[in-house]
Amino acid sequence: MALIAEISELLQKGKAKNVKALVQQALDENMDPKEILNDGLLAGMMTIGAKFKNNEVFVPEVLVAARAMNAGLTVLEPKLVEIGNEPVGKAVIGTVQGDLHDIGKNLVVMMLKGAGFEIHDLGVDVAPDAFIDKAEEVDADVICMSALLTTTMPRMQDCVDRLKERGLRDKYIVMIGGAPVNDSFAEQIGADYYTPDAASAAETAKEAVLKVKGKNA
Ligand code: B1M
Repeated sequence: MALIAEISELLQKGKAKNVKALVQQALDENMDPKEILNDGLLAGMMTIGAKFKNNEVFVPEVLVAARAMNAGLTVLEPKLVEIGNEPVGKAVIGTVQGDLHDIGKNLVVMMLKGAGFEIHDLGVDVAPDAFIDKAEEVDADVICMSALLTTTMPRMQDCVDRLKERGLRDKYIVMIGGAPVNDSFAEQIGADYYTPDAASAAETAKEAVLKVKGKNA
């Protein structure tokens, strides 16, 4: 079986150590890190996602697959970062309060690092004010929020509202993403950008920061 397909298969079986080893092997064989990500790790996780939706697998299987994906990502991350560009700005990122999904958020982190951002990752279950406090502490350019549950999407609105209440709304670029989020929701809550995937999140963040810095220069 081709190495990339094997990574996808082993991820679906939750074999974290094997996934990690095969990702390393693929890198050693000079395979494209983006191909390993998209056709190996992401493809495997998407298959598990579809099976979960159809009740073909359940939470424990999804959880071990997610762990295997994160194990592979730890090996891949330095390479994805390496192929990135010059530092462009600082981003605070997290999954919103009440939400524990972090795989997509971790991908956005990697892509942002790859685009040259200094990242302050607050992890999961992040309260609206915690995003803002960290952004203030590190003098960030961008606040990035991820949500995977329809029940936690409103926490994004809370963060934008708190920015307004604290007189800081214009200081930060606010970006949102995650499976249930879309453009019209971003517009509705007053976020600056919605992007559908990690790669476009990084591209958009970079363009937005350069635009702001250009304007202020
Ligand atoms: Co959860 N879960 N889950 N889950 N889970 C979903 C999201 C769900 C759609 C499954 C389903 O029913 N079909 C459903 C949500 C339904 C809804 O709200 N409409 C759901 C549910 C219901 C739940 C629980 C409530 C289940 C339960 O306990 N009964 C529970 C909630 C726990 C909580 O958060 N409080 C729960 C738990 C879990 C696990 C812990 C088992 C595990 C998470 C493990 C982890 O993340 N460490 C899990 C998983 C893995 C999933 C699915 C199967 C896969 C999510 C994932 O990682 N996808 C998911 C079903 C699905 O999506 N098909 C599901 C891969 C990842 C790469 O995609 O995160 O979408 P994603 O990220 C994408 C884009 O969205 C984007 O970039 C990435 C791609 O490049 N993106 C951004 C993400 N954030 C961004 C931010 C940006 C820009 C782009 O800018 C800032």
